Amino acid sequence: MSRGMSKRRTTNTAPAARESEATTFGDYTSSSRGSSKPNAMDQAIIEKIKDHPCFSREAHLYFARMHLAVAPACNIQCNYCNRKYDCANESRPGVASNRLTPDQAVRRAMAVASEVPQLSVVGIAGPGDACYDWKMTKATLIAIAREIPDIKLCVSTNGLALPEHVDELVDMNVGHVTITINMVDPKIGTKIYPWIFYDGRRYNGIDASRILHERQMLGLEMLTERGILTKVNSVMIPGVNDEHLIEVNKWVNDRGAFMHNVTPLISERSHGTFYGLNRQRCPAPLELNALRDRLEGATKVVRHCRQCRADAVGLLSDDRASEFTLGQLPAEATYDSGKRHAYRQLIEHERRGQTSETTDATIAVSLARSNATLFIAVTTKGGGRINELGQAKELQIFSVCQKGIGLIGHLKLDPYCLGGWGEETTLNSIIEALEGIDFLLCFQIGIIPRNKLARRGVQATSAYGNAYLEQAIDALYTAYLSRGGFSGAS
Ligand code: CLF
Ligand code: SF4
Repeated sequence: MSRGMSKRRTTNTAPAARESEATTFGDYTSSSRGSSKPNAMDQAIIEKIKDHPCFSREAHLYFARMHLAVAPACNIQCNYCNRKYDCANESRPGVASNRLTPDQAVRRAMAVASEVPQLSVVGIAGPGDACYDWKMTKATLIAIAREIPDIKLCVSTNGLALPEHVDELVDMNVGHVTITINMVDPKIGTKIYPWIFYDGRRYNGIDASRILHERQMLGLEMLTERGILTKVNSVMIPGVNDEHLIEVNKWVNDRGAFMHNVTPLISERSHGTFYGLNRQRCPAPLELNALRDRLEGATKVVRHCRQCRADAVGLLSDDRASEFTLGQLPAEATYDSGKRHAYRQLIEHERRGQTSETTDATIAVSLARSNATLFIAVTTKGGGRINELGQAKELQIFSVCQKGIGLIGHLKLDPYCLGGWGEETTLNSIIEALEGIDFLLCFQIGIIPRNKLARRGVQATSAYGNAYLEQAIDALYTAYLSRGGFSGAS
């Protein structure tokens, strides 16, 4: 059981440890993190995060966000950004399909809120900067609050123009803000930001980074003083700020950040960014995971972020933006809350079941007298169950050991029908991507993919189809230990 850990495909993170190595988990649903358990958390905070898919790992199983791409202008230049590729603060590189006016944005939001029952949050995350393009952001948020009053509002920003808008954010009932903070040392900032535009003039070099840093810290302090939950996103740039993010974590923790979300730099030559053109390398999954492990403890560390687009719609694992382009929207804007309300009633029961099973499962693995760590990939279409029937677009990767069961990341796939026949080359690329994974749990799997996976050391099974993820992982871990190691899976 000592296969290599490399991943050749896009992945958020990857297995970091093997037998007896400690694995830490960043979500409050894990049993292993004393101070971050829900019962240690203020009830008001639980209310704020329980249906926000980004601020709670558990919520991302059930709830969806939508982004409204109303803010194209930006006041800084990041070396990882080329504007035609969207805002890397909160998205993977890719042009937002539509840059919307506030009126168009509200029409889109009303259509999505009527049709996507999981929708709980509307966010503005670019494609430029929401606080710099404030007129557009403000007009949109006010209209959304008026037309869809039961939705959460969320904003993402680079922080430079944040301080002057904090009180308006409070007035507009924006409950969640994300600031992208990549440095607290302006010298390091000079390697990330060539210039900023502030107070009517352009600043370069160390002055630019110093001003940006001061404004980011001020904005963070103002938000936390006013009770707005604030998440800090940081882009991990190897050789530039990777080690420095430990210091960033301390600063933002001291200033009340609720979560720290370290995302990997996405940089390709074709993006035309400074880093892309200069071949700045991106972090390997192992590096990213190791850094996240080092940050665990003080601030909750996010591991379920999908670096989504500025016009994303849907569950984090199932983007539905293409169903709601401007051309597809009804001419008359209407909002019907029926589907969302019905879903919430249904999901309450489901969540109680999932929470109870998760608690039981984490207790069970903690009682296992073993130092084995397994890495397990699961297919799910949401709801916290192994229930993906059709083509899996991503796998969630968990580790399980005596310390608990923890999500460590996700792995994007070219869709392949694991249940039956599919394209050979796609299957081969999935198998390569699964290197280092011990088990694959899916709803159904055909004999061909199962045998191919087995030959590469990945045991695939549909024996836990429709079970809750943690329940299935616990059962598999227990079976693994009772057998004394690997044997055939069915
Ligand atoms: Fe959007 Fe960001 Fe609000 Fe979420 S995204 S503005 S906090 S509603 Fe979420 Fe997307 Fe990751 Fe951002 S998965 S990129 S963390
Ligand atoms: Fe690009 Fe966002 Fe940076 Fe502005 S803040 S340069 S839009 S990544």
